[in-house]
Amino acid sequence: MNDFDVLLTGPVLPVIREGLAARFPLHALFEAPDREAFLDTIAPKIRGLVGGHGAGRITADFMARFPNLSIVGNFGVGYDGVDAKWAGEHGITVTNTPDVLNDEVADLAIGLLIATIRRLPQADRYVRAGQWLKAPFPLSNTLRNKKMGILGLGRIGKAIAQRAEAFGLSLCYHGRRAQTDVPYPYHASLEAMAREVDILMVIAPGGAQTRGIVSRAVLEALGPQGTLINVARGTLVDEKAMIELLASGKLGAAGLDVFEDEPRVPEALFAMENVVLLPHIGSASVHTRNAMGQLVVDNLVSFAQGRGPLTPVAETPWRG
Ligand code: NAP
Ligand code: 8YV
Repeated sequence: MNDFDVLLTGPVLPVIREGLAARFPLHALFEAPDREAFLDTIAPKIRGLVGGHGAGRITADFMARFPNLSIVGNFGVGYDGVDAKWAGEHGITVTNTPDVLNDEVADLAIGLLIATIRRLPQADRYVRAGQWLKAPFPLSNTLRNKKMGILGLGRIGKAIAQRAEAFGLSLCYHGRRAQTDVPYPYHASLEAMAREVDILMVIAPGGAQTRGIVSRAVLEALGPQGTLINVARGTLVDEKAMIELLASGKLGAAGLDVFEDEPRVPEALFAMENVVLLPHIGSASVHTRNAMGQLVVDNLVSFAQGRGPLTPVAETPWRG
């Protein structure tokens, strides 16, 4: 496909780079010594962009620099880093990587939940520091008889729910609408749900619509015995309020895989014994990242061959 040039906006896995290079003329923006001069030269040729969370936002202004752009392949199911609405309005397809990561992220969410409730990293630090020789590790909180509210009962949320049922948790959920085909009670108000549950599991998309949705009021409703687990995006949570409430004991504990300004994590969290902090590793196994990478490639190949994208996002439905 010699007339379908593709530009990588940031570093990618070999499965993506090699898969694309075998089929398309491929360019790497992040390797250009002079980014602006490079863009001026290649922009008219570019038909596809590939990027993802961490590789820089794919904004309207950025996409507008490529007059022949037809597809943006996002590495990740969450595409809050791409202005998909603008893309849709300008006839550009955006694809993401749904489903292939559901189980991996759900496993991590449950692992983080158990680590936070049973204080596994703290216990590990305790052994390493020789503290066990002096006294047993303090007794922890439990998952027994606990209720978990899921914010975002979508593909990953349902995989988390399936696992949580096996642990005997009682479940409910919040989203923009009630779902008819799930057995869990729906809460139209996130704050009311937070008041009812012991654990709030956050797994809804990032972006403008959900910014700050886990507000101070929601965190206060979760309360001193409550546990927040965020495996979605840092932007969903009022991070400043969360830190204040964790410090004052008005929020019990938090397990966080994501942060507002990654990879910068607020230093105030480092000294807290009631938090578990992970470096955004929800999908980060070799197996699953390769499956995501392959889906990025397959989307571009299918599109360039005229068969349409495999997994277009809602804002850019394929109309053939
Ligand atoms: P999905 O299938 O689209 O599910 C999203 C859920 O969020 C839906 O149940 C939806 O329900 C709800 N939702 C959407 N907008 C909402 C709003 N404004 N208010 C309340 N609820 C809302 O997405 P998914 O595949 O499960 O992925 C979810 C997110 O997880 C991704 O967007 C990504 O940001 C994050 N993620 C993180 C990692 C990680 O490594 N930590 C890995 C993968 C994904 P309604 O339509 O009924 O509102
Ligand atoms: C990845 C994710 O870490 O899929 C998502 O939305 O957050 C993760 O799977 C990320 O997209 C890779 O850059």
